[in-house]
Amino acid sequence: MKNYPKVLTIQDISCVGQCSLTVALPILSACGAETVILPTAVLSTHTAFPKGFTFRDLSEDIPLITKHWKEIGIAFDGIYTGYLGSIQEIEDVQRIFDTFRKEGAKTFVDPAMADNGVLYGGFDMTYANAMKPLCFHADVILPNLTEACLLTDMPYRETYDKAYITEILDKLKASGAKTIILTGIGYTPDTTGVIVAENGDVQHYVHKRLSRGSHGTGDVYASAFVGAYLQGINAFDSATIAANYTVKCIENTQDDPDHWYGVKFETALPELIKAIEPELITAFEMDEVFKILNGD
Ligand code: PXL
Repeated sequence: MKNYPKVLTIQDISCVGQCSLTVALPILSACGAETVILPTAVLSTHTAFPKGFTFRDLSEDIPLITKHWKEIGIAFDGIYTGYLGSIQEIEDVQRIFDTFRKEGAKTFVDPAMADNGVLYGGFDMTYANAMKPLCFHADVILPNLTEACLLTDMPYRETYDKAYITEILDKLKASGAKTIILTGIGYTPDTTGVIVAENGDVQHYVHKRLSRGSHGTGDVYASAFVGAYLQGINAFDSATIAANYTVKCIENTQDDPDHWYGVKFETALPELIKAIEPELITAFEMDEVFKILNGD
């Protein structure tokens, strides 16, 4: 890998469920980043498990942990936040952005609070509104459509046209959003994709929609995006790499009905690494290249 960025990721530990930190840490490591974690809460499972998950809020620990970090003079090339457990933590994250970024560092916010038109269990509109200033100050935000609607006070629609998406993007930009990575956008029933809006440009990477919806794919997507972007890959190419990786993760999971709670993201890590570092080609592929060069 070209770069060895030091990245801080701030999100919960869901002990079971392949989301948040148990996804971000291995994916960022695979992308060649030194990864520092700041857990916001510890849950026995993520909140989509049917009953009785435990939730230990770590909001009180965050100021103590960051006080120590300040004393030892730690700083990051990237800070990436996902699921935060409380409004207090949203406010703390803004302070962490200001305190621990190296010069030129990038901040990434995945608002991680809602999907398919509904807020995750335990969150309400006060929480959604508290997420707005954090998103509008970050360098890159990665909302899905539901989260983008909450950030712009737009009604959520399951079917929509370009004019509706343009209105959401315009409202995000008017509120101060910089680079916007809007996930899960497709204008036909069998496609989905990601919209990258930055510096007045809007690009749409369209790919096939797999019939199975999967938990944790937002976290897989955001982690792969951040990993690629911190290797110096531009926003649109990073968004494309992350989308292809996420599709592969879903494909590798969809024939296993018992694996409903997440995706088998580990199985596609070699493809992700190769997409980030295309010169890393295998001996077999090298052989194929020599055959072409030799005219065989
Ligand atoms: O970003 C997904 C996620 C992360 N963490 C927790 C969750 C979810 C989605 O439901 O419940 C605890």
